[in-house]
Amino acid sequence: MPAERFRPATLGLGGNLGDPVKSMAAALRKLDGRDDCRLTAVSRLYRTPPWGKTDQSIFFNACAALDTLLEPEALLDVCLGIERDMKRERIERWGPRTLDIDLLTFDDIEQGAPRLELPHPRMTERGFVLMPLADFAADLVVKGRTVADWLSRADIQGIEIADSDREWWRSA
Ligand code: PH2
Ligand code: MG
Ligand code: MG
Repeated sequence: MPAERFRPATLGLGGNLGDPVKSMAAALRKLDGRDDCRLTAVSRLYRTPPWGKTDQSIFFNACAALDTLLEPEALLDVCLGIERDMKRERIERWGPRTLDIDLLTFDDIEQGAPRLELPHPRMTERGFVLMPLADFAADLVVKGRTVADWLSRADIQGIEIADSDREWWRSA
């Protein structure tokens, strides 16, 4: 058995149904409360126009970094469990949701596994992911470029800061 060690991962959170800010904040507090996860950074909170399927309500988005003892697939299961706890209903792809937690990066792992592709296959095109991620990981290299570099190429039109206090998740 290899020695247990914490490895860094980043997450993207979003939602546009019910009270997404409350759901995202509760999810982050839940992760932070686990013995096998330590939250190391949380972005500001953003209001973002819907991407992909545009005839739906505005989203709230944020990103977080954590160190974890979990394997990537186990961390994904933890995130999906939290989504379920927040009563996420999966209605349609890219459609409205109360809470979505996506695993963006996990250490330096690059994998094409169907259940969990790493880095997240669409993160480098999405302003609603790159903008919050750049709050704490601008220099992180993903698919050969830094997050800041990807962000400079992304469409960020309409994205607004909803809360510039990076502690927003502790009390929401
Ligand atoms: N998530 C999607 C589809 N579209 N648009 C925004 N603005 N924010 C999201 O989190 C989002 C989206 C699928 O996960
Ligand atoms: Mg998503
Ligand atoms: Mg998802």
